[in-house]
Amino acid sequence: MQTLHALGWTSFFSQQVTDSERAAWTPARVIWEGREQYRISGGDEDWRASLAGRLRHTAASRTDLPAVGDWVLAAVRAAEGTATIHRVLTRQSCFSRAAAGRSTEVQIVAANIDTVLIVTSCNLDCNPRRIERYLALAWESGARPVVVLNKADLDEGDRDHYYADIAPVLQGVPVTLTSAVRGDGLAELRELVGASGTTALLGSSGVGKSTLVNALVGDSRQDVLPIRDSDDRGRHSTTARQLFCLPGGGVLIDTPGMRELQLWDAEGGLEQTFADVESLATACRFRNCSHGAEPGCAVVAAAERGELEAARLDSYLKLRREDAFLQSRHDERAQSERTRLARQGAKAARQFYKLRRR
Ligand SMILES: Nc1nc2c(ncn2[C@@H]2O[C@H](COP(=O)(O)OP(=O)(O)OP(=O)(O)O)[C@@H](O)[C@H]2O)c(=O)[nH]1
Ligand SMILES: [Mg+2]
Ligand SMILES: [Zn+2]
Repeated sequence: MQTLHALGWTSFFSQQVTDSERAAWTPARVIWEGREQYRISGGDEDWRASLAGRLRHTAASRTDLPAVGDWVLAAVRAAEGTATIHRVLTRQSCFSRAAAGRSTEVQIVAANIDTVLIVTSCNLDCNPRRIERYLALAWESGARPVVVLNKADLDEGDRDHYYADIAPVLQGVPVTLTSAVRGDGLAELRELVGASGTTALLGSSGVGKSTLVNALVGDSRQDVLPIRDSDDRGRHSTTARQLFCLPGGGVLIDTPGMRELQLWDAEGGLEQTFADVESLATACRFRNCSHGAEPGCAVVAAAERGELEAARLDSYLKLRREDAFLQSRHDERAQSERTRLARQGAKAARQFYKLRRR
């Protein structure tokens, strides 16, 4: 059990397991995820795992299937080194986004995380608008966000400039300046990661997530690739999400760089990310003020006085619209799923009665 605890096992998960489940199955954590293929760890050992047919068929959506960081119950065949996953335990937190290119499907990026490191670097990747997007989803996930500004070894003048750029979006979220190659800030980061259960590293390709993981794990576990000189973009070196235990305690999840980060039901997360705007909005004349052309809008007034950056206000309005649009799409989808199930049920009932009449 000791080793299971080192992987992040807590009473939140153990209390979900019934006695009969405990007798038949082994608790394990998903440490790698491929296409319907997993690697799960029981602490001392890990196994190649696939899904039980029943789990796959009863899953109403992708969110019911395991993701990296999930705790599962599995039937283990130790001699073969394989296992079958029968149940995914209820998550304590999870970072999700709309699946790339499909606004009606959710993708779980990491499950059961305590801290999200939003990694950016002291070059063209550093973009306050993108950080707001990550922050909204991080707050929504139930984990605590920390911004990491990596590659502090690059030009120091640039570094201060990027630091100043992101300061207005932080709203109290801690920021750590690191250099994975020179070592700046790594002791601080190691301490933070060691004290916070499970930590996921998220951010664009090329910002240095895997280099940070290697530095913290103290080993070249993850491949890294140089970025392109022309635009500071990475080359998508990491292709799968993966979980690592740190020698000094703490668990890390490395993720592939994300090209786009579409929101997924982030209303609460947006409120926290834009706490400054939300607080100004309490003084708007109308309760449902859209902070556009209404009279008596305290938010627009603050922007006009220069107390709120115009770019930040634009970003807030844009993200709110995006979230509302996505939520209406999800509602539509949920509605059509209910209709489909109702039709299926009606058809089954008709068949049942037809059989009985015979
Ligand atoms: N100068 C400098 N370069 C760094 C630093 N950290 C990472 N790099 C370099 O940046 C490049 C990309 O690093 P990776 O660790 O592969 O980036 P990543 O975020 O994992 O990228 P993906 O896996 O594609 O998402 C490599 O050439 C690293 O050596 C740093 O602190 N300073
Ligand atoms: Mg990587
Ligand atoms: Zn207003």
